[in-house]
Amino acid sequence: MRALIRLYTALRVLLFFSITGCGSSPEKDPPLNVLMISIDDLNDWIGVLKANPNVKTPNIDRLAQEGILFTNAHCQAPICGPSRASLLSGLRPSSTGIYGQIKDQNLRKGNPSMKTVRFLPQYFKDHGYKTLGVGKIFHNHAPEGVFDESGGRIQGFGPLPEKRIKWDKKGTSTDWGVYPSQDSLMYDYSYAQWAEKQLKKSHNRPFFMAVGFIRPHVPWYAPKQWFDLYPPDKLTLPSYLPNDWDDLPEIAKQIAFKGMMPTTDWAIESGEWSKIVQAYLACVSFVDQQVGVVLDALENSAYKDNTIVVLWSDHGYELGEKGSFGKQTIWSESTRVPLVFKSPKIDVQQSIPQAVELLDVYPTLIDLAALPPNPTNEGKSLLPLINQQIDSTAVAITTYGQNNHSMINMQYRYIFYENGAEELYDLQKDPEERYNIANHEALDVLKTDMRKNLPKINVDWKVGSSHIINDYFKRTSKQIKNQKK
Ligand SMILES: [Ca+2]
Ligand SMILES: [Ca+2]
Repeated sequence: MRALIRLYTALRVLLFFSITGCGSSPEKDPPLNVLMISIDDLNDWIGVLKANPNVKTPNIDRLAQEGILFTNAHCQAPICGPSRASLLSGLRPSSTGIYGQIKDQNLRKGNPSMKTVRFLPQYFKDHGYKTLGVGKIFHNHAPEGVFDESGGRIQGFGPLPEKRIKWDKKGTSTDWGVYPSQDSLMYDYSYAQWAEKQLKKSHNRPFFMAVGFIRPHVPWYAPKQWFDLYPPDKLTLPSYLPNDWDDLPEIAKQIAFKGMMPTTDWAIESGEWSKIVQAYLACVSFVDQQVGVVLDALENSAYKDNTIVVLWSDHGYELGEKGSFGKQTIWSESTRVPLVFKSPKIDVQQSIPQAVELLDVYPTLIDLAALPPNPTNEGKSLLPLINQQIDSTAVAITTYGQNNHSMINMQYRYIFYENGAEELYDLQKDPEERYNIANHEALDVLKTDMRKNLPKINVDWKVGSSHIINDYFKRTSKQIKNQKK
């Protein structure tokens, strides 16, 4: 019986590769639509990733269980603008110099590497697709001309109460609490409604639709029903090691410094930690509900059986594990993201633990849609990983500022800073990246091997993307601006 099942699986895989273009198939199938759902600042706290025992994300979980879930996916930059610029251009931050936040209209300005590159939706457009988008896709929405039909740019991260509820430090929208009174007042609600409406329409061409949700980006406001899912005294808080930073190189501490954010010590003393976690989880469940609206709309539409779905978040988020609350660090809390693909052409449900990158989304979607590969893509299609032997040494690289690279494979996290400082963690013994073993001589060969994966070029900061809030980079970006004057 087992042998029969194996034979059957092998035949299915063969069939799958011939259909998706990995083999050679003479007949041409009608093109598939693409529904791309992006979520802002969602870390690995979704049910299927088992990183948080309390979180409730039934809709994302359902999608993951029906498709291919990458359990070790990482962003190329641990902050919105550069992460999205990389995913949507198919280029690494080290190739474009987009290390900091960047306005949509500046993406191409004065940047040779970005001048002619086709952004992901445009590539589909070039191949006959109609492009539609709503909400936060690029840092704000999208550069001019990317979407044929737009449901609107993001209007900040509101709606906002008249006064902050718990936290009012300048330079961050961080705050938490119940607001507003109902879901229909949330911006993400309207994005989901717009997408639902589009899915009910008849489209005369295949479409590429991007739906970009902004929760759980701060402020962590959501209606009461979502907070009620998570009574603070019933929550498991993340782990925290007070002297965790003692074994870090100086540059690591400077880069990770986040002056305006709450610290974990403050959150413990004030009794707010469980309330912050509650608020983040409330926002995650709220956004999961909006994802469900879109998925249900697809399920009930004419596009149910001919649409590829991909869901990703632009980077992770720390909820106190490393001393603070925020992104913009290069440890796993900030780099690991949910990544799910589902396609009518993939008849397999699978979780894949190989380290992969958001950079791979672009070539994977092209491959799934059977479009010709884009030679400018620096990532790779993930389709060959399905039902195949995985490579435990494959790395995902997250870049933060010029020439600071953090990489992960299935056993190690290795960070190599611009000044040569290092961090190394053995994830099998130390999954929380607490004990820096970079100075163990026995691991020199391993580090040398991992460094072979480093990008060969590290272009200068692009002036238009120099804004970043960490002090270390504030200094760097001021220097860059002065040099260019
Ligand atoms: Ca983000
Ligand atoms: Ca440590």
